Amino acid sequence: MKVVVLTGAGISAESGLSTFRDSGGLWEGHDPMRVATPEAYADDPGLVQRFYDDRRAALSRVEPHAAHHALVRLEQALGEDLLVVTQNVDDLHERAGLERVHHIHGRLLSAWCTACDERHEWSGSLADAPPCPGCGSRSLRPDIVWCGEIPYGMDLVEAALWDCDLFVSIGTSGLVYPAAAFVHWARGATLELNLERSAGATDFDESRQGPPGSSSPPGSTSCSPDLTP
Ligand code: BV8
Repeated sequence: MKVVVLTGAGISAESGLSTFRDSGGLWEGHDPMRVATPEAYADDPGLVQRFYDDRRAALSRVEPHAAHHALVRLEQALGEDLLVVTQNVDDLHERAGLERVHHIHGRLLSAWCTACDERHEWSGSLADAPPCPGCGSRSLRPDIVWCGEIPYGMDLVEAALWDCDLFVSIGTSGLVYPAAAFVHWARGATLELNLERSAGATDFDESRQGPPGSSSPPGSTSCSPDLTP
């Protein structure tokens, strides 16, 4: 059984990381057009770098929770027949032990040198323009896909969706493309697990509401991501 899982900020929310579009969420304090676009970075690189520095630093204060660990159990059962695609830029899936996770919107713990195009693992600050470990230039930016930029590895994702028996979307509002269109690209059955019905809920064969991290049996009001066949 081939499964593709898409995760969004809702799966990290129960670990304590803010979501984007809920009251008190990440964007509450910021206009997305001021911190998550190439134009914003060109206009005020310091503001954008500090926004991502703060989020990078927050990672050390949170831990994966039950939903992240449930996906690791699913991977142990399915092996290469499972692909987890995440919109999240945190490392909670990896810290839970997931072997194969694809970040279509980039990663907080990676820095991209716009001078030499190299990417480097990075856990510190970028706001003080540190030199690139590769070429020495002070051109490191967050390795994040901003609005208007091309998500990473879409060929891989499309091929997996066209070949899957089940597509499961967990913890996303379904408002950002192309991830919001994955439900239409999936060959197999489609299931949404989210705290509330997403913008695309009616596009799924089934939509279950509740916090992804709960352990209630499937079908109840709080959904369980434990999809081990
Ligand atoms: C592209 C940076 C071409 C990373 C982000 C007009 C119409 C349609 C589309 C467009 C349009 N104008 C422009 C576009 C395209 C655009 C887009 O979709 N814009 C939207 C905003 C209108 N997309 C792009 O530009 C993308 N690029 O299209 O290139 C292309 C396409 C295909 C192939 C080749 C080329 C690039 C998109 C990347 C955007 N980057 N941010 C970062 O800073 O993290 S957007 C941001 O939204 C994040 O990346 C995040 O991952 C993403 C999705 O958000 P969610 O994860 O869903 O989070 P959200 O808060 O919205 O929802 C959380 C859910 O959790 C909620 O539903 C809630 O119910 C639930 N929840 C809340 N609290 C809890 C909870 N669950 C459990 N427990 C809780 N406590």
